[in-house]
Amino acid sequence: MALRPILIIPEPRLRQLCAPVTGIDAETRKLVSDMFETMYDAPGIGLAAPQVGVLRRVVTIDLSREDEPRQPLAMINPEIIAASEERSIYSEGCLSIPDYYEEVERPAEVTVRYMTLEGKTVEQHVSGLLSTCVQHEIDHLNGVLFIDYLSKLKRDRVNKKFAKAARREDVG
Ligand code: GNR
Ligand code: NI
Repeated sequence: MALRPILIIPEPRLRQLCAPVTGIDAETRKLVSDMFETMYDAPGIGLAAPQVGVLRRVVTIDLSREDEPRQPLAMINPEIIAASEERSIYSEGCLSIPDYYEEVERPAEVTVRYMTLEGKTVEQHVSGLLSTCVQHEIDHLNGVLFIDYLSKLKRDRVNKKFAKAARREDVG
């Protein structure tokens, strides 16, 4: 296991379309294992492979609280195959946009089809925070960030702030 650095906006790899995983090999298992370690360390409730610079359709999620047993969920090539008409609003954050939270409206319930690490295809109906998290993570695999759903004013403000911070890091 190893921690991998989490990429922060503006980082071009966060805007790329990720490629499907074609076979679950040792490299995929190592990626998933590193993603869980990185996600628990952050800490976050979800992580998508592009956030650690790997442009593959791999997601890790764990919604358990710190005082509960872990409930790790790894999704390979996840796809939303149905979404409810009903919407729900959650205040979202993203490890690639640190310390910024804003409300986002999404379908309240979705059905997600994915492959497990064991190579089994499963379909899972999800609601509540898990539904929001699954949608947030799948967006990452398509180069989409939650700030894309905000007003242009808010999005521009966030992008500017992180662009400026990145320029300062360049200089040192
Ligand atoms: O840790 C995270 N919390 C969170 C809260 C509300 C909606 C989505 C999320 S996902 C986020 C971790 C992350 O950036 N995953 O991509
Ligand atoms: Ni995120």
